[in-house]
Amino acid sequence: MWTCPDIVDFFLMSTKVLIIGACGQIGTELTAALQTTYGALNVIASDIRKSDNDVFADSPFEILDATNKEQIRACIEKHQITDVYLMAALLSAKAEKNPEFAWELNMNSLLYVLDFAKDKLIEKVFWPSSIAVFGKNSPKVQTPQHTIMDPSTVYGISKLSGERWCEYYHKNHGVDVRSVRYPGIISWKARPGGGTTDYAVEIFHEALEKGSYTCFLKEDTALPMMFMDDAVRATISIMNAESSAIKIRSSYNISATSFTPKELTSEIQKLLPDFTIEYAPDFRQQIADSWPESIDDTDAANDWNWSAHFDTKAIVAEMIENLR
Ligand code: AKB
Repeated sequence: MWTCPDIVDFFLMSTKVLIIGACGQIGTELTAALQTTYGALNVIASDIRKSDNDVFADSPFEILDATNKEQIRACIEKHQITDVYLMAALLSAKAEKNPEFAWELNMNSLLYVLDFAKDKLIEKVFWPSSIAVFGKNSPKVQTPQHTIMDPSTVYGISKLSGERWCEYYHKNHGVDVRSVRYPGIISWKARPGGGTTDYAVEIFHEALEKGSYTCFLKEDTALPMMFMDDAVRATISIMNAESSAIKIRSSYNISATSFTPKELTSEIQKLLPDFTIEYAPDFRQQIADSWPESIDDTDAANDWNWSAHFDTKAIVAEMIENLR
């Protein structure tokens, strides 16, 4: 006789996940979490090249170029994928150095995957947006879900356009696409690359290796931040929520904490009293200045019970303990 757990097991077993861009900062930890949920053999990790992180030894791995529609289609067909997590993207700072490629990667990969969902090749899509969708005229403090959005970076423009496409494909083609706007993500397992919020990870590595850090943002630049465990939990919860609960099909604001480099430094100094910091702002300062300081995530809390677990103090403790 079928019982509830049997049905849940069947649902989990019948889910086959493809992570595109699995070797990045978020993809690496998302791969591990999805392996726990669905079983390693039901998680297909893919990226333009394979990283040597142990997590990729357990699951099938495909070399996949996210700008190549036919390669993605072949991989989906080969593994009978149901859910795609599209994590490949050029982040804010790197995208400013290579705008054409950033647009091609960030936009085309999304449109390909949305098309596959429209054609019923896959059932569900996760695509990350970012606080970079906001701009100089968006309210800076507790930035609301729905407000002025005037991004000034190529990355932000691609994320805002992507959000519009997600909503369009949901409304017009019934595509089950789900998305959150990630703030800066802080983690110790895999390094970030090419973002404006990367300082908040670099600072821990340098604090432990050298005892000092030169920050590329000014000391009073407040930005929204989140620990990786919260980011991965948000990603998996929105994907596992009932479809009817997901009322926003562009992308949800999510929030955990917010701090300046100066505030982060004083929190680090509580555990590493000799740590020192200097400031040498570069082109990333202008990007950070256009972003919110903090985010209102009431809609995510109401619709799918989102709440963060890690505040700044807890993040600092986790980072130092694990990197040590
Ligand atoms: C970046 O800094 O570009 C990213 C982001 C906030 O989306 N971490």
